[in-house]
Amino acid sequence: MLQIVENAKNYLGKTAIVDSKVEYTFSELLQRSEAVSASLLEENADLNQKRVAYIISPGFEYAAIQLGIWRAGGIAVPLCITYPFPSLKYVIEDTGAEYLIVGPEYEELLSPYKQTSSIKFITLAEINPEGTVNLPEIDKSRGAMILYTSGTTNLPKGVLTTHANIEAQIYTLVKAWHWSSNDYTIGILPLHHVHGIINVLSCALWSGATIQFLHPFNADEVFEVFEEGKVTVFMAVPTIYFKLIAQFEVFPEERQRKLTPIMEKFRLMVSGSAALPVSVMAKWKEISGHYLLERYGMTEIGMAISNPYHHDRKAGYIGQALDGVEIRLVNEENQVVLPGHAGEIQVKGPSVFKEYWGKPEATANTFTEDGWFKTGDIAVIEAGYFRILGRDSIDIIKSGGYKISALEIEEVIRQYPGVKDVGVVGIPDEEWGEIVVSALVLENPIDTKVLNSWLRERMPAYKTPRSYKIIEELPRNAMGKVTKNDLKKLF
Ligand code: MLC
Ligand code: AMP
Repeated sequence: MLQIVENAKNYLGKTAIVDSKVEYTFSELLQRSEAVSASLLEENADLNQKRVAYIISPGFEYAAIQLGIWRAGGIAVPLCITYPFPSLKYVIEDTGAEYLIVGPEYEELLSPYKQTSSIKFITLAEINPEGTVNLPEIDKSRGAMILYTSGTTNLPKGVLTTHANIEAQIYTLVKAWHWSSNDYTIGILPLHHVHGIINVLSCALWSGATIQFLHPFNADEVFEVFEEGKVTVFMAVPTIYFKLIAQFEVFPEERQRKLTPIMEKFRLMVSGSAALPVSVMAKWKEISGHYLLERYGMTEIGMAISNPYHHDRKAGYIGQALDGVEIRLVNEENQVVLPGHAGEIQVKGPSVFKEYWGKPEATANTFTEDGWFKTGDIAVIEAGYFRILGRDSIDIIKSGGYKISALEIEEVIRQYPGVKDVGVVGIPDEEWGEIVVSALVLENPIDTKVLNSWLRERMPAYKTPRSYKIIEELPRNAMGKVTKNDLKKLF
């Protein structure tokens, strides 16, 4: 029994999703998801954890497909809609997907898979709207979803979560943040990461709330929806709050005066996925009347630490362990540190993922012998609240809330003719948190604009360096390792 589906049955006549101004009820969502299950299952009783990749714009169809895959017993593999073909191919082939569900906008991009015998290519038009099927019983220990995350290896890893993991992640947040069927939220975040999928879409559906999709993100449109006065819960990454503030500031005073009391009536506004600058928090308080609730999470664990719903929210702090999540801080010898001392955040509990897909060694390395997940984030506890100090790896960059691996980008740039050596780093930026920049050592002269276009065919825009610097030699230490802190100083 999938709880998110069982819960939906309690709200059949209620609006679940608003997509392009069209309202869809929970009943329509369940019906469409069963049609998706039917077209996946055909004559089979159960997908038995076969991977189903799907590339669908945020909206009603996306939600129906996520539920439809789960109901049919498959593992959902949501694809990033802004990936170029090589990045999509990597995910589709790394997961060994046997089904590919493709929205009309992406059919041409993915057409090479139309002819592949090992993958069933399904367009939205091919899903019989009347389709019904006997649905299998799903054991919660089975795999439910694979999301890709960049790390300290050059290629992204698939994070496999089970139904039990996902239910724990949702349940914890619904309880901590008091979600209910009276809530109305906006879906503006990408739907290939936990923030958009779990914290917003799945928490809303689980609770019988309504989610209105706005795609692509546009600050003015977000305020237009605010003005309709229905929103109660809003969640975004710091970059989005930064962009909303910039937009608000160019509105005529009259519109500003109208908007502030509307936002003051929201029940909850949350920020996460990257550090929230205290300046953004303060400015947002002025505009909206809200102290943003900042929380901390990760693809592998869902949300783990959160500022309180009712009590003091501390600027610059991520809060306290969420219910059902065990947290400890440890030093380099893996010993628990005393309050006030810095240590790596380690996490245990039912929300922690099962494994990196097809990578047993990486999975084993990311857990301690006694089963704690090593996040790589360094924090300290001060007066009972966790504060993030940084990460153990300089090669992980957070830009606009996206986690980006410097090594992955370097690996691609190295293949470009004329490039002898390359170093990628993230440099601080008020709007994006960090921005990706690249130092190049050249064999032959190159035009960095041409390099940039070449990269855009191989990686999404958010991973592509914002600027390049041509240098004689990369700074290295005595061991020959590139000293990235020195590299950062060049920018
Ligand atoms: C876009 N650009 C970026 C970028 N995203 N540059 C650097 N870093 C990024 N992340 C580029 C665009 O390609 C464009 O460049 C220029 O910036 C302006 O783009 P825009 O149109 O203003 O921005 P937009 O494309 O709308 O994207 C902004 C955004 C997006 C904030 C909406 O970055 C976003 O959706 N971020 C959320 C990511 C997220 O959900 N992370 C959660 C991971 S889960 P050009 O050259 O093309 O003009 C996780 C766990 C947890 O972290 O705790 O939640
Ligand atoms: P991802 O792998 O994309 O899920 O990103 C997870 C990472 O985002 C964490 O390991 C943190 O480094 C970072 N992160 C998430 N929330 C916060 C926050 N509130 N403050 C600082 N960093 C955060």
